[in-house]
Amino acid sequence: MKFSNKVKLDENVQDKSLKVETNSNTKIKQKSKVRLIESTPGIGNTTNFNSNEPKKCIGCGKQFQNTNDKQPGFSLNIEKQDLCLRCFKIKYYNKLVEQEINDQDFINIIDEINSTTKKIRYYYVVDIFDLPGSRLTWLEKLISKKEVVILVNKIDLFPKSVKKLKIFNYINKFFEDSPIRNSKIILTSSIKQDYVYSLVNELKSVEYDQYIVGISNAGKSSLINACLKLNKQIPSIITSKYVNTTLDKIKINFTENNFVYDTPGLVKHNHIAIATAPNYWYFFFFQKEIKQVTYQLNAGQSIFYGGLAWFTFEQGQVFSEKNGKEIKTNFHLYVNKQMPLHRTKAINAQIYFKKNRHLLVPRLLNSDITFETKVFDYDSERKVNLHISGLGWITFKTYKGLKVSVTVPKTEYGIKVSELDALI
Ligand SMILES: Nc1nc2c(ncn2[C@@H]2O[C@H](COP(=O)(O)OP(=O)(O)OP(=O)(O)O)[C@@H](O)[C@H]2O)c(=O)[nH]1
Ligand SMILES: [Mg+2]
Repeated sequence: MKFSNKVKLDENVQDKSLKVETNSNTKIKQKSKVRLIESTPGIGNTTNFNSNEPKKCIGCGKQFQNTNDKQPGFSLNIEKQDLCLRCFKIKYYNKLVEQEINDQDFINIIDEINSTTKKIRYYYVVDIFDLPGSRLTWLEKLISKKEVVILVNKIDLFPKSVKKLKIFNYINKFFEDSPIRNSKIILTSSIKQDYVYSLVNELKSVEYDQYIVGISNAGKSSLINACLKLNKQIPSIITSKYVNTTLDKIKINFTENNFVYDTPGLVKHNHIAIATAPNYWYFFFFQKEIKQVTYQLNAGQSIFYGGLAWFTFEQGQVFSEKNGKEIKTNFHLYVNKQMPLHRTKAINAQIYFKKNRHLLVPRLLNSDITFETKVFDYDSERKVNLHISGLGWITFKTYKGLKVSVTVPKTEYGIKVSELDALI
């Protein structure tokens, strides 16, 4: 287990491309907007290094095709382009081109990787802002037969005041029922260099194949790009707040001897983003530290998350003999700073939603959608977190007779609402 993040690049695992840069003073520059060529052949994004194979998009890994612009990998000029139309539009216009993508294709890719009898290592990436929602139990089971390292990503979002040791202990407990429970854990962030060093060292110290796996939007490609950048290579993989950005394996060589593969992630079917339009997804995939907002509530009050979902303190208020009145209960919401929160009476919640559904931000794709309520009853004293996939979590102390609920839009797969012990 690693407790220190400030790891310096190890001399022994210094990379060739680094040396090239210091010796010749050549700067790696993107010559045009679509050509991304490493200065050292065989290092960096080597997806197309074997020229006998059909050319692939270096942004998403999909094989190029020039016949159907509704399918990924489309380009009219395969010879000259490194990016397919979809990746080009995401990169330069931050625009999503809706294309047909199939869950089964992703599962097949992982199955094929896993079928090898060779020694390989997986890096299983989970998102600290959506811990329960970013786990794929079938994937944990599948990869558990090989070497696994757990990357707890987007640590930059977490309040700095929380001690790292506490987070490690928490993650260990979180995975205690999983077949990958004994894996090494590394805290990572693609936007904080301190948290990239340890991963670069880890990746460069291994000479067999390594695969970065995990649910879509956990930040797999962003992490590899951050490692490439730290290693003075071109961060050439396309990343985005949209789901299913990476579509096939992308082969990266940090040194000539080690092969690291980015892989596509299965879409987050239980995430609240699924019920909203992509132009609101910056509310769920963001870069600023999460905010703690404390509400002292009376029973019968609700808190709205924009126009998406609401939390209700249903009943169980404690009566104080001393003060002769009922005591309010504290609920601490951990959210994206930008998420508008609104307090209302629980009996008015549905009316409030119906009246404002076209005005609230972020709002649901289908404003006539129905809702489902998940109720949590308590009969003892604990400190818990209620996680709503995509919205963060609510921390509170429970007591006998306390009843709370979370109301979320009813989607095909359901929005994940789950309870964990509190971390903070
Ligand atoms: N705050 C924060 N955001 C991150 C981090 N890493 C990735 N993100 C954001 O998370 C979203 C998804 O990132 P990607 O790297 O495309 O995720 P992925 O796991 O490769 O997703 P797929 O290719 O769809 O499987 C983007 O909006 C990134 O900006 C991180 O370390 N911190
Ligand atoms: Mg990706």
